[in-house]
Amino acid sequence: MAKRVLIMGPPGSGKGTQAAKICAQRGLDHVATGDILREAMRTGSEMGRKVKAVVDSGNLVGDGLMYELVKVRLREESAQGGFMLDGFPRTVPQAEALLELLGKDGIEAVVLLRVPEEAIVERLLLRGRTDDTEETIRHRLEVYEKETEPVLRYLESQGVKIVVVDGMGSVDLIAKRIEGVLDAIN
Ligand code: B4P
Repeated sequence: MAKRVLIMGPPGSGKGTQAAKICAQRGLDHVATGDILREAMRTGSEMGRKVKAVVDSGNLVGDGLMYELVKVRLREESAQGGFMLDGFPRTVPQAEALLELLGKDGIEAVVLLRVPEEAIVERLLLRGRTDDTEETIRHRLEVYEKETEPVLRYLESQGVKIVVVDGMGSVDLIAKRIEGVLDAIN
């Protein structure tokens, strides 16, 4: 079973939902950059205040800061037995830095969740986080297309295997599809 895994997909594709479920079932560490940022925002630190303005606008936080946060997090003891990285990399420079950190063989699988745009907008409006207004959601989807889709092409060009998983259906059904993918990789 693959133990060093990335989960990717547009905002609202269910990355966080699936990563939490699969990690709990398989004893992997759930490393979610959105959660790391929300924790920083919650504490009200200077960094958290700066980050909040960026996240609420639907833009991406700077690559340098994101990379530092992920590097420190992946060095924690809890990540040594395997992890599912959720929300990183979102740009090509982040992907380059990650491959340098882990090595090309350091990523065993990339699961890409595919969900149609209208379903995404519907899900996120229901979720109702402060960054889930319709205008911000549409902007985040544009940012995804411009900044994150090229990451998939970059990873493929580096020989990293990407497996597309249908992200529509019940949470349990999607989790089973992902587990099937992870089980098939050794
Ligand atoms: P994230 O926290 O990663 O948020 P997301 O991409 O919007 O959500 P996700 O895809 O995890 O969806 P979820 O499971 O919640 O990022 C937030 C922000 O942080 C970014 O916009 C950016 O500003 C910043 N950021 C994060 N990482 C960064 C990076 N690397 N670089 C720069 N900036 C970064 O699911 C969504 C909703 O759908 C939920 O309400 C859920 O209940 C529902 N749902 C899930 N599965 C469903 C299903 N099967 N059917 C119906 N509904 C479902």
